[in-house]
Amino acid sequence: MASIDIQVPDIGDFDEVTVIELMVKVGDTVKAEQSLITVESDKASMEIPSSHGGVVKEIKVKLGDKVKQGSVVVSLEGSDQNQAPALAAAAPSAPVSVAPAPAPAPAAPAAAASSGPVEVRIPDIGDFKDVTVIELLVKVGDTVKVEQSLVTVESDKASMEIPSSTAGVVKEIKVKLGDTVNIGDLVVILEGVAGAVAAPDAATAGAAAAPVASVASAPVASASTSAPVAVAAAPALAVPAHAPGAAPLGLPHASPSVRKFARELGVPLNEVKGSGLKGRITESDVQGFTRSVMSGAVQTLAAAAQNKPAAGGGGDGAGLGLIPWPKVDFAKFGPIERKEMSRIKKISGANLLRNAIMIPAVTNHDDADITDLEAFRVSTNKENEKSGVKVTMLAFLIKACVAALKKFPEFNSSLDAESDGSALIYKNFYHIGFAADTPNGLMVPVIKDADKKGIFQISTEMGELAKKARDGKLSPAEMSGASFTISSLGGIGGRYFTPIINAPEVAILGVCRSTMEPVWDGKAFQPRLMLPLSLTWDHRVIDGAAAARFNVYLGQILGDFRRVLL
Ligand code: CAO
Repeated sequence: MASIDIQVPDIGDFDEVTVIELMVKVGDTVKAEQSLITVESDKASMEIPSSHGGVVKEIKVKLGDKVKQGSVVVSLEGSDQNQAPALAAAAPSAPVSVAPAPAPAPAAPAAAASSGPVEVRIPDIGDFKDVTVIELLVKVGDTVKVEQSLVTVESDKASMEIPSSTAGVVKEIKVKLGDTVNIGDLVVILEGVAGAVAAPDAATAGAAAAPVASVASAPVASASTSAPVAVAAAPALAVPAHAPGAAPLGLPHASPSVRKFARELGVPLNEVKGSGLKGRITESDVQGFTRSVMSGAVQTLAAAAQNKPAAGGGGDGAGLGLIPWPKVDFAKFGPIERKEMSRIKKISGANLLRNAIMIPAVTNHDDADITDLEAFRVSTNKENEKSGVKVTMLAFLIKACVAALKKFPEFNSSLDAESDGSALIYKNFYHIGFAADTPNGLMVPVIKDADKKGIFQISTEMGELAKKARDGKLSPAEMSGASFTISSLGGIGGRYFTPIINAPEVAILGVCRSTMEPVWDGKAFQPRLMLPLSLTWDHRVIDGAAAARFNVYLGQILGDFRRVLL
């Protein structure tokens, strides 16, 4: 079977570049022109495509390796021997990676040292004509540096960033999204220009910025034959890759700078939804994705895979530097049966694991004397027997928690994910979630605006939501927005437990079954109905003293509800 070594082609002035991304793996079938690796110098990054189709037999480079023209990247077997039309990549002199030479100043808004306005125009972009502006990378008022990209343009074959040849403040942007531009067209007007032109070769590059091309498999001239200015003048990215817009082979459609940005943040680009033209991924898409992951709204596929409950209750622990989860062949010890977990359990398992690991949680236990409250609840239910509404202890607990949350507002807050947790968001609403046990697993419906509702209304809503939860009919809206959660095991039993905080909330109250206990009143032991409370709180947000005060206050209210009025 024919096999062929694919080498790094002529990459212009780049002496040695670092391998920063492997885009294929052994066994992959690649097509001619498909990108194999991404390499990067201090000035540019580029994808190295395959000159042939075939199956990857061996990858000859690893991340961090330095490669140059002629270095073997991969060995393909079963090669179809069909070279990509303009890519004789295996041949070192092949015109693959190209840095379009700046034009000898046709559109020359020369940026000499000056503080007056300077026009930055589209430079010589080789054979590309009528390219479309698909991304504005600066806005009026921005201070731009030399070589900073201003706009991204795209043809049917390539996309490229147009960098600024000078530094300055953006006074006017002369193009808009969707505009068609050509060499010499005005892009932006800068003022307060700092002086320097990017290009060392003022004769050729003084006029316009050299383009930063992310794709150019065929139509442009080889860097080896063109003037080697582009690299020095502005980072020339000649990247023979997939055609933008089509995003074939499942490769994400994004400019090199966005790819670099995503790499720096560790964002898997193929999981980011592009909001730009033709689904192009922009920098703000990457930022938005990062925010969603940080807030817990989204999980990366890798994290989801790590959290798979089947892997021993959540990943193998390798990501945390833990020893691997023990893999035991239980069948050796007796008969076994394997059952898939419910969908709800799988989802809540991943969330619980994250919350348990990421939150420095502490639990305070206390008891509340609910003797009088329970007597009131029972008599109320008797009086209202005919109404069909049964007042529950949980409804009183919700009202009591609202009062405590008002007195201790940090318990009703969340860490601001946007500011890396350096600020708190205080919520001026009181939506209380309550854990409901269902045949499919734990669900947390939410009583909205509990501060504005009475005990009867809360009891009614709770009954309806708990039924919906058990029937699997809760809507996402009915399970979202909680600012605090209560988990009551009172109907079942037990003394105390340590509930896990439902992030991004910062506290949760666990309640167990009340029991009659002898309580010393200073003279004698009295039989009192005591309700065990377990408050788990996030120590990043709440101090131990505040937690103790919250529990004490809650106990006082449950002991005498008139305190709510004080
Ligand atoms: N102490 C003593 N008795 C209690 C009590 C308490 N703290 N809380 C409830 N009870 C009693 C009720 O009064 C009721 O008694 P009656 O039938 O005689 O009136 C009985 O226990 C059953 O109550 P309930 O639990 O069905 O009703 P509820 O309003 O208290 O709770 C709900 C509703 C949905 C929270 C509950 O059904 C439930 O699902 N609890 C489990 C929550 C859970 O799984 N938490 C764990 C999460 S962490 O993994």
